[in-house]
Amino acid sequence: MIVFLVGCQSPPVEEPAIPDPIPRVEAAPLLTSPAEAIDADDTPGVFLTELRPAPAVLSIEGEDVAGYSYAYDGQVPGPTLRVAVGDTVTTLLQNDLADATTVHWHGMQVPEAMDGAGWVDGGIAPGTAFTYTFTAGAPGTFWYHPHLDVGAQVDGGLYGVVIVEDPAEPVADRELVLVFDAWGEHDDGVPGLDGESDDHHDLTDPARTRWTVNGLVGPRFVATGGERIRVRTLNASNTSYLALGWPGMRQIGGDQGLWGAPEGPEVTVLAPGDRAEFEWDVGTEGFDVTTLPWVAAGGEALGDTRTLLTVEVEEPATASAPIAWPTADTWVSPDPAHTELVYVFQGGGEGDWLINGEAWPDVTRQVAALGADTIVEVRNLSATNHPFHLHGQRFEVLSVDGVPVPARRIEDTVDIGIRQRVRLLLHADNPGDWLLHCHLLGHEEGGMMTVLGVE
Ligand SMILES: [Cu+2]
Repeated sequence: MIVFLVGCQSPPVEEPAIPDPIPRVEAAPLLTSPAEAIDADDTPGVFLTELRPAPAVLSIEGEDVAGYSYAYDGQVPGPTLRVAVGDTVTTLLQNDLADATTVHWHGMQVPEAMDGAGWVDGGIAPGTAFTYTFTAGAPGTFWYHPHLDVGAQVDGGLYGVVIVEDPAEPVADRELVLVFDAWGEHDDGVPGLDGESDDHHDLTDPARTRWTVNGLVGPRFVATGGERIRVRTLNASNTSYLALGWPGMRQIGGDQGLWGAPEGPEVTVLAPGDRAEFEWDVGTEGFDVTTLPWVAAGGEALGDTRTLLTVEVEEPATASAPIAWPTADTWVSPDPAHTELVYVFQGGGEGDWLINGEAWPDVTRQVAALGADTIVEVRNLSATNHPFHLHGQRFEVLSVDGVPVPARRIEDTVDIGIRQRVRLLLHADNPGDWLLHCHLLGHEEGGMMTVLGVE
């Protein structure tokens, strides 16, 4: 609006040009944990819920994501299932997609028929339903996602967290669940799916990757000074690594619940599919949580430090004392001189992604003895990292390149660096045929998957 002052004696002043339309200034959205699934059964020890995957339009910084996108129950991330150790968990999956789907309970020791691997039965047809039911096993932070057409369905927004609580664990002042996902960028600036940039270089060029935290870009999180928060994190992206820099954090757990001893790494690298748990001492001053320059494909780390979320600290309260996490299992199992199973990851370039020289589905089924200790050695002979994931089991990480890990770590997904040799102790106690694959979904779909029988 331009106002002329009539009859005024002062010399005319040039009005600043007013942009049209007037730009909208909005505060960064507030970050909260994803909404939780409703337990429809009051019976103690029984958790009953429904999940509906369906097409959805996702928006990143006000722009609709190009291509396909989906949501469970209209939210991305999908609802968090919060259950207790020993609960009977029943999920009615109603497939409102135009394609077959499954739910894979990543990291959970569910029966083979409930694993949602989809490679035997072809999954749940569009418009039909399937009931998943299993007993919640070990405590930890897990996740669920389809295991069919993963490059589209997982990348397009179908994922959520499962928390299995152990009532014996100490309780923090509060808990925060953070799901990170990466989105590519097309040359015209329109957001796309991770790995769907015009030149597909998200893995090596973090500058072309936009991270969301619980679906938001650069949200604000308001904390109270002095409080201690248990933070459960998931990297749900299909291609991009996070190098998490977070002042005041100490890592207390990984994929399969609490570690033997809390660690305070300056940077926690989360590969696609990985989870990490932290105890966060908020302190008294605000700061940014960042992802640091990092690269999976060797060479120098690329990109700038990117802000994931901004922490604002309100009036300090009394500082909470550090939490005494159980540390009874601090030992690392001894690494015996023998090896039962070897998996060699290689390939890429113009060819397939291979495990032991084979590409899915033309693979050799190896076998681990039910109830016995099996030593697994994973070697990476390719020119990029691979997050190794085994369905239906949990394993202890013994050593990386011959160096024992500093504290007991039970995992289901472990990143194998270039030329690295990682030794695992698998106590296979869940019978069945289980997929074993790289969790970079393009590699998985490019053949880097095999099957391990436990019998
Ligand atoms: Cu891979």
